[in-house]
Amino acid sequence: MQKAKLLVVLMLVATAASACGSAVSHLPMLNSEPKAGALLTRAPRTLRLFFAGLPDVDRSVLRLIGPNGEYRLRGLHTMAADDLMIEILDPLTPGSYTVEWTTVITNDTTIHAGKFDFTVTK
Ligand SMILES: [Cu+2]
Repeated sequence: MQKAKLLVVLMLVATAASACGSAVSHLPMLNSEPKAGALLTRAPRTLRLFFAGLPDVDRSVLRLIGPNGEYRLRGLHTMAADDLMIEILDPLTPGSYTVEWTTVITNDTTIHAGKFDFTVTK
């Protein structure tokens, strides 16, 4: 009897948690490498963005814009359950860069987009 009650409570908690998942999805980027606003003495070779859910790679786009315009990127993929990662092909010279991203979290239809900056200082 007690066990059955506990199971019902756990199921209710799980339902509430998944409802919360869609509520936070209007701002799905949680973290990134490089971090937003980072000042880097070494140019990054990859970009990695972390989200509140698993991004659908086929419906996601990353762009990198900097002092020389748009930089070539290659091989968008996901490494874990919550990220997008891509290789930067062009060397990054000192200057400020903007990462523009568009993504759709798996099993969701909303298209999310945003951008953040980082700076290569030397
Ligand atoms: Cu990777």
